[in-house]
Amino acid sequence: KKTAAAAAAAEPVQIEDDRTGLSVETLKRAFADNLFYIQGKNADIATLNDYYMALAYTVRDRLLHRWLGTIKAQLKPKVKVVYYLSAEFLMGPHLGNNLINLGIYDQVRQAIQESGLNLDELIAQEEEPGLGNGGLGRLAACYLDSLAALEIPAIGYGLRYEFGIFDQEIRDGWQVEITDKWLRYGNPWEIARPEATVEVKLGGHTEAFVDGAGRYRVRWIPGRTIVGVPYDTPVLGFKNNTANTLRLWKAEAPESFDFQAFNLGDYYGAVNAKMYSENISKVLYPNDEPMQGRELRLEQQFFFVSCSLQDIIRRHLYVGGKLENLDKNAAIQLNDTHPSIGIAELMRLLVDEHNVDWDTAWQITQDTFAYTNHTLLPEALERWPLSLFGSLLPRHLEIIFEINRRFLQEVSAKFPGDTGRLARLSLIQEGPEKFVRMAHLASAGSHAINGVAALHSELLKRDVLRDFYELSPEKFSNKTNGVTPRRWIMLSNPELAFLISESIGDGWIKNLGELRELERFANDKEFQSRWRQIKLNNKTNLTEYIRKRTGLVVDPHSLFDIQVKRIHEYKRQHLNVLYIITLYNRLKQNPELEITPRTFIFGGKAAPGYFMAKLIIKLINSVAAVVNSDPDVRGRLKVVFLPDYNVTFGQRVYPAAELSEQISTAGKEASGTGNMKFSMNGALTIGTLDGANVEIREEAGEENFFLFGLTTEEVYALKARGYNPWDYYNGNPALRQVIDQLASGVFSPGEAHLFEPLVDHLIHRDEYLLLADYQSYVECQDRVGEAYRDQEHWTRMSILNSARMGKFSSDRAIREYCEDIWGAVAVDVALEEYVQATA
Ligand code: Z2T
Repeated sequence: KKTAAAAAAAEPVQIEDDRTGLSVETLKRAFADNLFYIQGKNADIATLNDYYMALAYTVRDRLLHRWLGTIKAQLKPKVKVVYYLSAEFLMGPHLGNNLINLGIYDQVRQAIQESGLNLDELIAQEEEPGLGNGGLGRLAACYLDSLAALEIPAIGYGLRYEFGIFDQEIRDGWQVEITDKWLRYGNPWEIARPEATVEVKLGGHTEAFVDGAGRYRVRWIPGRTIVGVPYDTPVLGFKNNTANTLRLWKAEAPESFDFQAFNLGDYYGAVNAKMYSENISKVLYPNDEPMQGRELRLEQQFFFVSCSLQDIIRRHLYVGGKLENLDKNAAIQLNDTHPSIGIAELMRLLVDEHNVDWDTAWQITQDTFAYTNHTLLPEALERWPLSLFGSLLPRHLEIIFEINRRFLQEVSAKFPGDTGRLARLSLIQEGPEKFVRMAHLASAGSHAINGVAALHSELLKRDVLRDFYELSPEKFSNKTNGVTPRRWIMLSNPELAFLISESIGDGWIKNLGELRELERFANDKEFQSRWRQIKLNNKTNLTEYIRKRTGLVVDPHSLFDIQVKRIHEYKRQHLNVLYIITLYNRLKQNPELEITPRTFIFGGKAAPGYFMAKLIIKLINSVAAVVNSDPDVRGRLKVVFLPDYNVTFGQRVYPAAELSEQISTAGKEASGTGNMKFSMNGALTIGTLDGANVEIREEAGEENFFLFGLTTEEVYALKARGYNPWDYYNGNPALRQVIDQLASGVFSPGEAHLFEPLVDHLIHRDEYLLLADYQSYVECQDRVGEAYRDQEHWTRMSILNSARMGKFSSDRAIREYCEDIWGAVAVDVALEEYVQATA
């Protein structure tokens, strides 16, 4: 007679594993287990955050087979890996995105609901990793998403800042910065890999010697050593088996360090030195475009780049690669010049540490690196004083001199006698204080250089990198930015995603070009009304959030006119304000005036040391205070500044927008990516011919885009013949009234001079040509107001905008990088089997 146990063994029952099962029952059980065994809580005492953590671990368990499978599939001799080096990765919250990419959103929602909780509330618990300033960091995150979606082997390398971009509070209308303690409650998405720690040298001096083979060599005797500990976060592809890695380095003091001091009896000295080492990955520099030439910043850059290059070489050698073939297995992308010290560091590693001859090393380096430029603003181009650079990186300075010597020799051969050109191209800027020019190092040491929008790439060739273009035109190309439709449509705007999929199928998620099929619904009354209803729902949702955060009550039926981005003079938030005041004046002068009711919404952080940007925040809040409390304009005009704009808030804001403000001075915004997120979600754009706006308009059709302002050429021409803002002020009564009001304290009661610096700058210099573009902007905004009255037509334009944004998927951008620059192809991943460890 068989026992029950024997019967069970003969015929195994299908029981889902607690760590992989996807049925609602299993998910519920796994969630409860994690709450108990990882958080150490039960329902009696669990906080919302405990529930979030328990769910995060439940999801993490379910991605490990993909992650380990990916590592196995990609750590192979013939695989080419993309290494994306970036000082910033603005990933945004992981939980919701991982649910989408794993394709388990619905099951998890149900499991959480049946556990008596609400998934949205748990998702909202996550403290977003704000390891970036704005567009550049967010672009890196979208690119990692697309690399995984396309199954391209890739690792993102960066810094694990203990404090990311500051949290913004508004007090009395001014920005106040609060430390971002994002790791406070732990980070369930990362796994530390202390066994892969690397050492980084800093300071000290160099010594020449002759090695055993009679070769001239250089040895770097460092002043101090830091160790880098990697923390890995999985980056999932959309419904595939790929889970790439984001590897962020944390700086620590080497073990030996405290022993030395300890032996001398200097315990405090030892601890102090430890703190000094850990400073390197302590905090993200909160400046977006203008660079800040601080020593610690250079230390950060060199630290993460050196860690990453050592890691890349180790991986290459591990799979049996030869250093001469590094470029066959590795494509290293420099996200702006922040990691460009990598060019000198790879040369050092190859020549000094691996004994490769200079010419071979230089060839490998150039063939491996590629450089993306993100700005034309001269004040943002990185350059380091030679003295600072040499004291921190003495060996790298020598290497840069040698690169420069050979580089200028080549230039001379190509342009004999052209000394002006030599000076312009040199990696060293001469003068009373000498500098290392990082964009020149990046350009000389890379085989590919690109800008981030068509216009920007043209301007790069014409201005900032003109001489490099004349020297090596074949290196240059354009790679227009893109954003991921997974986070920026599916996750942010689920109702719209549902309507789209219902209408044209769900192929658009992986192939955004398919959105074109929506065009045939543009005139469909039924579809239009659903489209409008979804927008209204999203606006209502934002309205609720605005009320919670600011106490302001706004009308969801008013036109939602939104400008969210870093605060910067070139982005011209204050031009938007000039129009608001203009409208306000019209309403005051003519109380019966009928206008389209509008809600102006702003969000964005100012660099803490950027006085003018902070004053613009104060200006927006001051104008808001006057306008919002004036009964004469009630129901027609509202102004909101929403504090602490970040990825999480962006996810709420883009779906609720009807008008997207993209009003930078032509030639100043390299690309913009918010512009794409707005338009995909059905907002119309009011914008200049700047950055990617040009291409957005091209795709959407000029009749579906509100264009105003000078072109880049007109800006140059106007400045060349001598721009005088006074002429505009004197020639335009409405403008003059606005400026006079700002100058006389109408919007700063009791502080008449508050906005003087702003006004002074506008009427005397106006570097960003607000006054020149004012009239054109006002007229364009008036056309917007008119157009909004015809809701049917507006909705049609809105649908066409979304339908035609396929080009701006980061999948398209990544395909172009793979084909034109990286030579990277997809690699199949098999789920890793779970096998019990044996001794
Ligand atoms: C940044 O976000 C951008 C450029 C920078 O130049 C630095 C930072 Cl932190 C050094 C932005 C550009 O302003 C924006 O136009 C572009 O879309 C974005 O990078 C991504 O390319």
